[in-house]
Amino acid sequence: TSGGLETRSPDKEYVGFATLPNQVHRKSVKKGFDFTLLVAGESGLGKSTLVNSLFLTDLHKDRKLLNAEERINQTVEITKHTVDIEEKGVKLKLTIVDTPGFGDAVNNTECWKPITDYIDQQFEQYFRDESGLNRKNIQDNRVHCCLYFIPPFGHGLRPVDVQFMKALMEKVNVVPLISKADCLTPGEMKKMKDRVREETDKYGLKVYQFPDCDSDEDEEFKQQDRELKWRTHHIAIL
Ligand SMILES: Nc1nc2c(ncn2[C@@H]2O[C@H](COP(=O)(O)OP(=O)(O)O)[C@@H](O)[C@H]2O)c(=O)[nH]1
Ligand SMILES: [Mg+2]
Repeated sequence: TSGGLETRSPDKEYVGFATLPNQVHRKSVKKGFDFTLLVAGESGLGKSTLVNSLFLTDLHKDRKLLNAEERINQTVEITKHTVDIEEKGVKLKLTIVDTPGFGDAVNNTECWKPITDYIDQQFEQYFRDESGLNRKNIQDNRVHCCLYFIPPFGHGLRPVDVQFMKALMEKVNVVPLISKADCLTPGEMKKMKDRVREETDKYGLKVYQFPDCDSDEDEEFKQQDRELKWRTHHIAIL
């Protein structure tokens, strides 16, 4: 790699106690980062479509009409997709975990269980690896963030949404989002967002708070940031 960091004089910048933050920084940049994102929510809300579009698969498939059997390509098990990204010499191994949606079963009690179990297993694996002998090359498969899909047509959160997020929020950063946001007018969208925000407060749901961008960032950047939060792909982040 030939990132900017590597070109600095190593002896000066990375020797000595005071440079510990630099050393740690350099080491992680060299090794690269692992980031794992999990998508969850009811079936049919567009989770797999989002994952596919992130990986640019399916996008340019020729548009022949699919028969019913081909069209319903439901996710039946937890599936991992991984891609290695490199930007300016910094490596990122991005893993996206697609999960089967709930809602198909007659009984949705504890429908989050397979997902919380999966998250726990990754924690346990990491803990085992860290306590093991070969600690140098541990792959971090822990789930760092969960996108939770909320249906666009409804009056805010359903009991199952509240319970689902409650089960996840102590284990992982939860980012709730309104799916298929393209189906709503800006007015409807605002109403829905306000409602969901109100309810996340009311039920004490801890959801990930995006850091506010610095007040000294220029106006163009801030506008871009606002737009990104407002509508990314066809989903709307709260
Ligand atoms: N209007 C709209 N439809 C979508 C969007 N994303 C996915 N869909 C459609 O919703 C259906 C279910 O999508 P899928 O990705 O399988 O949902 P999953 O069960 O959550 O994985 C498919 O027919 C998609 O074409 C979106 O952003 N907007
Ligand atoms: Mg799916």
